[in-house]
Amino acid sequence: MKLFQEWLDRFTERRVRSAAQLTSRRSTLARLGTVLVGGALLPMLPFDRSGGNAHAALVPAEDPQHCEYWRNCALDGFLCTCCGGTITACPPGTEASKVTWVGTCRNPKDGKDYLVSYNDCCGKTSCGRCLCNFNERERPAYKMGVHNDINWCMANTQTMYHCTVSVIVGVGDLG
Ligand code: ABN
Repeated sequence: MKLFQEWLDRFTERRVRSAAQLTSRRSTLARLGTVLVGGALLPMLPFDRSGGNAHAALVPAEDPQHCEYWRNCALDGFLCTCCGGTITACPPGTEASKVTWVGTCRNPKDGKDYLVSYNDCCGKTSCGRCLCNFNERERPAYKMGVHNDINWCMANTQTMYHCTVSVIVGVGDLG
């Protein structure tokens, strides 16, 4: 009986050891396979590389922080969208110029022409970011009425130029 028990013990021990070895080898191989295949496939997955920034997907004609934004077609100055303001609002601490330069720009989305007022924002030193000189239909300085390289803050109490906004003030007559 004792002999049988010893044999059974040895038999059981051998089976348990080999089962443990097999299991461990299999699981190691499985994990290794996952890492290798996963590592090879990971770079092929479609990542969102915009960094959550909606502007990354915009084309220049639709991006207010871009000189080619359609409303900036006759602008000369620094874009307020890059200076803490918006396309229509001056940055904090500045005020809109009382006199402005106006241009006519076509909106590529609806094909209509819009009258755009380029108000300078006054009261701080030049912003220095996003310089834009699109100047569509502008003429040299000897024709003052159609020249826009001018500080429109000159009529304000604060005459220091900071940046320029593009405000729609009318839509072209299609009649
Ligand atoms: N209208 C923008 C601007 C300001 C100062 C000098 C030139 C142009």
